[in-house]
Amino acid sequence: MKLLVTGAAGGIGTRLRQMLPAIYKDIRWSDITKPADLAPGAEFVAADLAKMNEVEKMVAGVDAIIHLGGFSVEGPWETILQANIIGTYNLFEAAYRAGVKRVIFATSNHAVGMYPRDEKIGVNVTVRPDSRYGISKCFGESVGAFYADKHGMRVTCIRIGNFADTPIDKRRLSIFLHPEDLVQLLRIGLEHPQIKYEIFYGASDNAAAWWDNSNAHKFGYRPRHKAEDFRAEALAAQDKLPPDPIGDYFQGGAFSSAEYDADRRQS
Ligand code: 15L
Repeated sequence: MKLLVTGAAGGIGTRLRQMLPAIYKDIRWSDITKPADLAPGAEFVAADLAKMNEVEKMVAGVDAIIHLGGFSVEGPWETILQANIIGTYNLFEAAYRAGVKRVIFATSNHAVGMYPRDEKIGVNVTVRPDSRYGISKCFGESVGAFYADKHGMRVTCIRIGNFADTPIDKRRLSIFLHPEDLVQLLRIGLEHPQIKYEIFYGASDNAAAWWDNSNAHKFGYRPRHKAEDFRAEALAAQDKLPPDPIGDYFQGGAFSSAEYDADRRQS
C-alpha cells in the first residue's frame, strides 16, 4: 500500500513521521512547505490544498490517504474557507479521480463542541460545531460520506480529541488521545475490510469520557492509554487557568466560549 499523509509538518503529522514508517514502508508526506526535520530519503510533495492542480499531483499513485492537512484551530473565515473547506473538497475529489481506495479524515471534537459536558454523545448525533473550524470539520465529514456512499470510497472520520502524551487540564481528562491509540485507529481505517463510512472518536480509554466510542470498539479498537493515570497533574494544571464559565459548560472549551453571545441575543 502506498500511503499519503497530508499535514506532515503539523503536530500530529510530526509525531506520525516518527511512528508510521515502522508500520508502513511506502509513505509520501505532504504539506504546504517541507518540514525542516523531514527524515533523509523520505518522499515529500509540497501542495497547497486550495489549489486543485497541486492536490492532483500530491495524490497521484497512492492507494490510501491520511488527511491531517489544513488549518487546525479557529481562524478567520477566509483562512478556514481556503484550507479546510476548499482544501478538503479538493482532497476528496482528487482522490476519487485518482482511484484512491481509502481516506482517513482527521475531523475534530469541535464538530460537536456545543454539546454540554453532561451529555454523553455517540457518533450518530446531529453535529453542533463550536467554531468556523468546527463547521469545516462537519463539512469534511459530509464530503467523506458523499464519496463513500456515492462512489464507494472507504472513508473513516476520526473526531480527534486532544492529541498529547498526557492530558493537560480537566477538559482533556475527557478527550485525551495518546499517539499510540491514534495509530491504532488509523490502522483500523486503513486496513479493516468492513470499513465503508465510519466515524470514530479519537480518544483513549478515558474514565471521564463524554463520548460513546462503541463504534470504534466494534471495529476492534482497544485503547491502551488512560487519562485517569494523570488526573492529579491535570487538575493541578486546571487550577492555574482563569475561570471560563461558558467554556467549562460546553465540550469545546475555549472554542465554545470564544465569540459567544447567545445569552445576550436571546434576552
Ligand atoms: C483541535 O481540534 C485542535 O486541532 C487542537 O489544537 C486542540 O485545540 C484540540 O482540538 C482540543 O480540543 O483540545
